[in-house]
Amino acid sequence: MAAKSLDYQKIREDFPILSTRMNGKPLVFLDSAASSQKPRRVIEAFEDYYRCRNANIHRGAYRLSYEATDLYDRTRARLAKFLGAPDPDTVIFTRNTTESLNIVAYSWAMNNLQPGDEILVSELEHHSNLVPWMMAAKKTGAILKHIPLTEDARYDLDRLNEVISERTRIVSVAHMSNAVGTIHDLKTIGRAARQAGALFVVDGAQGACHLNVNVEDLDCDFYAISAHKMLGPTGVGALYGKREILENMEPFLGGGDMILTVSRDSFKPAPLPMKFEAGTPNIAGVVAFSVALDYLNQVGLENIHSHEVALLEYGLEEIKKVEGIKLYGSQDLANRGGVISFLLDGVHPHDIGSILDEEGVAVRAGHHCCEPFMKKEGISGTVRASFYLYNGPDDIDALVKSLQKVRSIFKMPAKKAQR
Ligand code: C6P
Repeated sequence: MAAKSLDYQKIREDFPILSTRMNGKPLVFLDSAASSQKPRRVIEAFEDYYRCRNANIHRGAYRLSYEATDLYDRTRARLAKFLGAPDPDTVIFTRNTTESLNIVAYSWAMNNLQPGDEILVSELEHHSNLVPWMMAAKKTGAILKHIPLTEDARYDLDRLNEVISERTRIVSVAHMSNAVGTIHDLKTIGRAARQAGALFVVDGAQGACHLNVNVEDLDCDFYAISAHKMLGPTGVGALYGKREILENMEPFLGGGDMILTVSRDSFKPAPLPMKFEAGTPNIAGVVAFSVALDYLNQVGLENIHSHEVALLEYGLEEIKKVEGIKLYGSQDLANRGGVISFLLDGVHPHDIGSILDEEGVAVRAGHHCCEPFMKKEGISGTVRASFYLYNGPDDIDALVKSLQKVRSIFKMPAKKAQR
């Protein structure tokens, strides 16, 4: 089905924060890769929960608690459908992608890896998809290996066989890079992981917000997400895992709700998904996340993605007109999402970020929690503009205009005349 063009101006009206002003200027929000803005109905669902429905789940012997439990569990079923997971019990609510990946590192990797086993990642990964594996490697004697990258920040799949072997036990990669926007070929990597007999873990923090995800079709063992990047609240994430693997894993945190029985000296864990959901969760956040999922479904992920790619195309064209811009990331737009990562001559990314902020333009500046990649590129960081369904060409125009202001503040010469 052909993608429908988005009426981004109408969509923008659903997001109260986007009509506010920053430093006396209309807010131009270009940092959705860090966290998306929230539509009014998600904010209202959050408030409605506390106003009319608040009770702890799975505990109370009263109607309010049953209803809260029902809302919470219905979100799980909705999210499972959203991710293409046939069994809602295989979707575990967490705080965020970071916690989801840590569950796999602590509960699977630290209990199953042997000295000399290998974990395959890449230098492009977010710290959340690196540090937990470093910790697991340190604990078990396993070794971290890296998928080679191409010059334009893609996984070099032609060289995958140089780093994957029968010693590889885990392959953990991002669906989409937060630093430069590359959308990775998960099918090829997943196939290689399976052939090696390794677990295939996907950091979906930048995936499920922009792309249709079907975990069955991807045949991944784990897929990790954060609600706050998907129009939902902060403090809610999820981990999808294959049932058999989850069932054979040790629990992550111990406490209330994750047990079947407890005796004086021991306990039996609850069945999935409760085994991994110790303590009172972010019930209001989960309930509001359900509304965010409905919103995304209503607009359509394929429409969102094609809108972002069109913006990316326009953005790259326009930003190249600014003298001294150096762009990072793949030039192949078929494999790239709505992220533009760049530097401007010798200006420090934080200085650019501050000047843009004065113009009301919100971008992220720095290493974007991808220090190994920045080190590999020999830079301390970049400026990153990232798009979502509410952005439009007017936002790009504001960005480019502000970059010209940076040039003038730093007294950089105007574009050289063509001879
Ligand atoms: N990236 C960014 O500005 P949490 O913080 O757990 O919700 O998400 C962590 C994470 C993991 N993987 C990728 C690819 C990510 O992009 C992120 C979050 C934000 O790029 C904040 S650092």
